[in-house]
Amino acid sequence: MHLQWFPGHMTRAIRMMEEEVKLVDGIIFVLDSRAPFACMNKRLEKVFSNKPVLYLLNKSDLVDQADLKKVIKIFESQNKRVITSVGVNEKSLKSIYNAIFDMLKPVLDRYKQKGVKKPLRAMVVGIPNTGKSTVINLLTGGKKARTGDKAGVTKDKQWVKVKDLELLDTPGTTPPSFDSQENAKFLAYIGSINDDILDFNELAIELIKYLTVNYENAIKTTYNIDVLDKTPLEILEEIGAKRGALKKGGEIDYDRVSKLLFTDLRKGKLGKILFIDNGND
Ligand SMILES: Nc1nc2c(ncn2[C@@H]2O[C@H](COP(=O)(O)OP(=O)(O)O)[C@@H](O)[C@H]2O)c(=O)[nH]1
Ligand SMILES: [Mg+2]
Repeated sequence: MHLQWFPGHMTRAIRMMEEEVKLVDGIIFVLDSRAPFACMNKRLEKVFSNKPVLYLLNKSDLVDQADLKKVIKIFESQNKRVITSVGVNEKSLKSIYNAIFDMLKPVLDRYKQKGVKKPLRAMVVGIPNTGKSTVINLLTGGKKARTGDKAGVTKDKQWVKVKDLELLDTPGTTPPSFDSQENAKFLAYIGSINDDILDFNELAIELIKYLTVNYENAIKTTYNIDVLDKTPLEILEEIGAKRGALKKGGEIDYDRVSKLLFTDLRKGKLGKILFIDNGND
């Protein structure tokens, strides 16, 4: 299985972003904290390179604190502006709002200095399912006070007011990083790639490998299985036997046990797992 984006689709998505970026003073890039680097894209970083970007490590409730710290360090070492958030928790509202205004303060000062009277504008972007709509709702309080159409390039764009800020109403969907197959797999694990195209048997083996290397106890404590000196396939088979994922004759139902493993992962039953490729730091 090789996960890929068709180059044409990628180019079209990037072009669209290039146009949208022109409309705003800053970008709020929503990432899934469980696989933050896989949510990014080197080509996009170039598109955003002359606008300030705030990276939101969203769904931070699904990742362990120590792991989050590790991720934040990597972002900071690359001079990226980053905060953690839980889009579904109102407590995150203030810190997101403050971080946006910190980011845009220099732009605001520049406008004031030049006597420019236009509102600060920002847009929320990210790959599907990272929580973009949730974050927009949090910021707008779900009220969606539209600002009305403006003349010129923004004619077909709807903006919503967030205090002194105007936010593009529709979030921008960015293409994920398939720079590495490792990152592509991570997105499959957390459910950000259409499940229909995935080979779960193969992914299950890869996931077990990742877990035994990085989260030694996850399988052991979840399924009460000793993983020492066992191959990923043997571990998968043992999980199948334990959980009764068997065919009529008693042999392992690989499809069932593989899917079960991913259901457990996505429900958090295996604990809080961070997926990062060590090549990222
Ligand atoms: N656990 C958790 N779930 C979240 C968080 N933010 C969003 N979600 C959930 O993630 C799913 C996708 O969110 P949505 O805003 O629709 O993502 P979008 O596709 O980027 O617009 C929804 O079920 C949200 O309730 C978060 O911080 N933590
Ligand atoms: Mg959405």
